[in-house]
Amino acid sequence: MKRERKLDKMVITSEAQYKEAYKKSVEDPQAFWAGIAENFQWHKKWDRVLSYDWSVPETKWFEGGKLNITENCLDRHLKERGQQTAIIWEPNDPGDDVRKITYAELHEYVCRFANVLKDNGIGKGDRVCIYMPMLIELTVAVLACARVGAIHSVVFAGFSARSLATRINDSQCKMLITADGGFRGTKNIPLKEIADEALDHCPSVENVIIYKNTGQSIEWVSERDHWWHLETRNASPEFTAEVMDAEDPLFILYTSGSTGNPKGMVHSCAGYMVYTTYTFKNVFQYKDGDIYWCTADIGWITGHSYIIYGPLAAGATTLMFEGIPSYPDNGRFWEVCAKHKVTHFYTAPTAIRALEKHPVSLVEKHDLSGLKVLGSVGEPINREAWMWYSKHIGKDKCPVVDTWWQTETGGILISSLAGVTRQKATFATLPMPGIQAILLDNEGKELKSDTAEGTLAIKYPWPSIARTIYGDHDRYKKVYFSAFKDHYFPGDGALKDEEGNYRITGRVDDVVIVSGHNLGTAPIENAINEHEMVVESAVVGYPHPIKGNALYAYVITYSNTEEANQKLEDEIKGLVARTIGAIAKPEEIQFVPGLPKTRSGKIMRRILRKVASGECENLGDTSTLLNPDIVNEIISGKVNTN
Ligand code: 6R9
Repeated sequence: MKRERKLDKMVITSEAQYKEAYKKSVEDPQAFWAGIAENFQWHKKWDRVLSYDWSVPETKWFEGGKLNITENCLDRHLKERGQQTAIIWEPNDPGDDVRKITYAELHEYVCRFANVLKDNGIGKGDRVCIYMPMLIELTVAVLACARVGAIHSVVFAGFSARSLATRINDSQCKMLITADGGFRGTKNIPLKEIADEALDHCPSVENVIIYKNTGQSIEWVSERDHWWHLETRNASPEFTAEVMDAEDPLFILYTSGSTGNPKGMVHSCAGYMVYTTYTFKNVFQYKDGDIYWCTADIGWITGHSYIIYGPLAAGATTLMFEGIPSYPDNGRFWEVCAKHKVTHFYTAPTAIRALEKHPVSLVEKHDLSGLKVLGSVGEPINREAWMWYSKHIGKDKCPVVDTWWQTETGGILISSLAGVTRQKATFATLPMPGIQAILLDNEGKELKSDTAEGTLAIKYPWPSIARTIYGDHDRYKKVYFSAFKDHYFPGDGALKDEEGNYRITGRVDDVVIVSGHNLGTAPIENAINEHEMVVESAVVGYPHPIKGNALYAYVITYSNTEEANQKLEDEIKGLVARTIGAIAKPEEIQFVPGLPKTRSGKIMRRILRKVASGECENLGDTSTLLNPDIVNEIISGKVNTN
């Protein structure tokens, strides 16, 4: 007899089912989401599926419902899959031991650490900052916070003391969980030292728990500092999960805006759980026995939703990787896929573009025959990268899901469902059930024609929308709900083809005013990227004595001879003039070997703007960059604009 797996009832397995689900989700959203939410474990069922008023703005899902997300990620699996591997951990150094932890062991570890938190005075509603390398303990710390009802705020372990302190102070964290150090490629990041520097400016932190990872020597602040291993050693392996209200905050995650301090996006328990699990199961079509690997860092929303919460709630085996794609060589991702027989691989276009530049022999020497599904996230994926990914990694047999979403949306909003709905290179394709996406013109009028290009907006709530910006609801309202009345405004532009597929064209908030004309830099970059010799580009504005501002383009090419580049410069200008208009022609073009990127693959335009303006001295905090060295290379090759 086939065992019933409740969660599988929510899986869409044909295009017709997708259409049916989508239709139902629009016609009767409350019934639709109630049907999905019933597949989870609740202490008490909700009284009301949804109430919202986006003029406030306020959104509440499953109000009155009581639950703990960790019971859904751990306890509920114990009976059927207690001995199944929950997390495979691949170390930075391929020669070191792999760690595997089953659902039963993870449950126990989380309970132990939940007791440690409690013994150190952490309870419901307290904020706890987690600044750790990609270790199983990072996931344990996250889940233990959720188990005691504390609100976790994970800060990427590559961020500087200043970035860490800003985030700790913004949400007044009571505790910091960190490690002595972290390995990344050939580097050893002194996390405790950085944390100590940050904590000099963070009076709210009472206790620090330190996981011994590298074994390096560290400074010790008695009273405040505690070793993870000593604290957990005698802790009880049982912990009754705190019963949370559906709308209680689960975590805060900081995301940078185009201006001002980072925004602490607040996600709540129930809606986030329901939506991340639903999208994980449907987008990736994960089946029992599969091995799923998302290469993101947990310091990024993708790690929260699609390494930890979605996969674990779905009872999947999720892989965590401590290292980087280029260590010990540029074939590391493929080596890890082969080593662990990965079936689902989810990464960012920036990683694909970096790896596609290396000899394909680095791919071919690894057995990738286990792969079934490939995913992309973080930025628009250009055609070349999509094709290379599909051909060389997917061997033209794996569906590629291009998943569009944001920290603020909590889960994937637009994507194909692997092997179920149609895919189209460079298109994220169709909205998930429950996502009422539309395109608007500059006046906020809906573009109703079959094909259109405009600003993306969402006109109805979905369960995992961030509920506020921590401590600044006005800013939340201003950034996301003021551009267009009663619509959520993600800040991305998109176009739609005759089949309703969306292609995300880039951020709409990067606008430069050249001779009085408002020019979005994204369409200009898209035009430049059309050139077959161009790998990637970034366009920014800089002050110009006559035009007010002029455009400066940084371009990565496949060639790199001066002669070829001279010709290319003219061709690029011509291409932009033809596609957008002469006004959008870059004043200056600099050919560069790379672009400064954040960990999640976003170009750091702030730095490029400064360099273009000739302000190369004070570039601010570059510690959040994936590739800080590129900045000096760019500065040394700068075109003189003064
Ligand atoms: C998940 C994540 C959000 C911004 C978003 C958009 C860009 C993400 C994308 C994509 C095109 C995709 N973005 N996925 N653009 N296609 N598949 O990346 O969250 O770090 O908050 O960034 O990333 O511009 O608005 P976050």
